[in-house]
Amino acid sequence: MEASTALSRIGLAGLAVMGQNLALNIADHGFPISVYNRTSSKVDETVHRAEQEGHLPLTGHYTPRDFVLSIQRPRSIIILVKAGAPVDQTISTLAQFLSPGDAIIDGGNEWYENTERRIRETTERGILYLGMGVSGGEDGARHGPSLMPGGSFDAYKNVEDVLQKVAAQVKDDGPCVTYIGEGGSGNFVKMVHNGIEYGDMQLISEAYDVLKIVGGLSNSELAEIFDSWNRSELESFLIEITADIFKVKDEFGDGELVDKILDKTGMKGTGKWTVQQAAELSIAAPTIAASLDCRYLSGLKEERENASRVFKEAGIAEVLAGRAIDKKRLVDDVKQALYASKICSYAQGMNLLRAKSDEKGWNLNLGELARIWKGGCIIRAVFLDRIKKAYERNRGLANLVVDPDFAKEMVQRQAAWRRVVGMAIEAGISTPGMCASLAYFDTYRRARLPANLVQAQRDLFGAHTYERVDRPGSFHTEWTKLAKEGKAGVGALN
Ligand code: NBP
Repeated sequence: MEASTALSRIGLAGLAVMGQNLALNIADHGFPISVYNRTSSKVDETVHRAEQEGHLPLTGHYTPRDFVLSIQRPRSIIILVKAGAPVDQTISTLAQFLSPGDAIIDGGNEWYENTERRIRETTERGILYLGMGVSGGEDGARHGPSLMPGGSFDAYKNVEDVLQKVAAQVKDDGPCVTYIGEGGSGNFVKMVHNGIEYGDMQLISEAYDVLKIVGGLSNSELAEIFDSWNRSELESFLIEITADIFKVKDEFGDGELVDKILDKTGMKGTGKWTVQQAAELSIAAPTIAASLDCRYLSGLKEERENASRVFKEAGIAEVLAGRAIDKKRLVDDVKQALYASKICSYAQGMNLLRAKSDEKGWNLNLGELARIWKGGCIIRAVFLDRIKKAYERNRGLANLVVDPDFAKEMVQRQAAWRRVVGMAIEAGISTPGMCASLAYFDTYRRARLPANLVQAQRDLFGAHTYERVDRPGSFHTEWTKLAKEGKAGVGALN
């Protein structure tokens, strides 16, 4: 009896940035927690922090056996190690001491199919498994992340009380956690969250580029503008931190640090997976794809420097140089272009989630996903409340842009959006995210596209057949022969 009261409520293995902070967060909410890490110095570090940060109920363990046996049954153990093979190695290290009914919760950015394989493997041993997306970085993990757990519902119920307490809390909307669905759905949803994050960051960087190059705005003016945008419908974590970035001075010289940062973007793979999945599922995600392409192009720094010399010599002029710009109007236009582009980007991400949900039978609740992204995570934004409400109004909404509220906002913003994209194109400033969003909108909203011609070409060279707008069936026409003979193309029914 005595011994069981000393057991921890939960365990956490993997004490790098995310694990250490999430463990302290759990302990801070009064849940006694056992922690373990392959390299023992991180256990010492975590125990030390728990002491420093308020004598939190956290105990460090140096062997997997002691760690597992220190947790009350049925055990729930969160793993936060590097995705891939380290997760498999950690599972096999711990599994030998686990009992049927115990649960493993992988909180890493894992490929969803790895989670599905592990669910199959652990189920054979009677172990429950959750793949849980965790967003919010270091600070989120410590003070309230957005959590996306998918897999065993029983495993979720065993830790629901803990997750609801440690997740970010949004006023009137509760904790930023919900059971996502079966299989690898939690990891998949986190992956798409990251893809949307790529889109948001790209669109913000384009807004910055247009304001800086076309409008000639200084960093202090940009800081002010982003601060003011953060008090508008654009209010979000990414806009807020962007304003802060413009304020930081360079410690090695004049001006702001942002201007000294090498223009080469890093990435870890979730954006690429999102674009690959969109292609697999035949879902158009051009804004997210443009963001990924831009990261690839940013990596070609030397080639770009060379190309900039080639085209300067080849006579590409700075078209807007010397032209009077109405700064106030430009700032307002860019704000509207950013917002409208963002709606299209989220529409793409949400439609990818729905397509995967249909394929896998996950029954994802898109409105609920928007709700748990309202706090804690990197894409947290006031705007997500509107997305939540759009799906609450119509769970089967085909596309966010046709929700009546969003449709009205798109109509209000389209003139400004076209002005910004048009001016950027004229000035030779690439705005691939805004252009991709606008093209997505303009393609989606047209009842008739030039796809009729593509179908005719396919039928001509490959006899792929076509459908007609005025009668049912599948048709094939001898286009070349009829064109030469100058005859009408009736088309044979296939
Ligand atoms: P890392 O992804 O940098 O991984 C370091 C941890 O993995 C250490 O605890 C390390 O143990 C452990 N590990 C490795 Br590497 N190989 C191992 C093995 N073979 N067996 C056991 N342990 C092993 O940590 P992180 O940045 O805290 O991220 C953890 C997970 O959370 C990742 O999947 C990441 O993608 C995801 N994530 C990170 C963030 C973020 O902002 N960093 C945000 C959201 C999600 P050691 O100390 O013994 O080397």
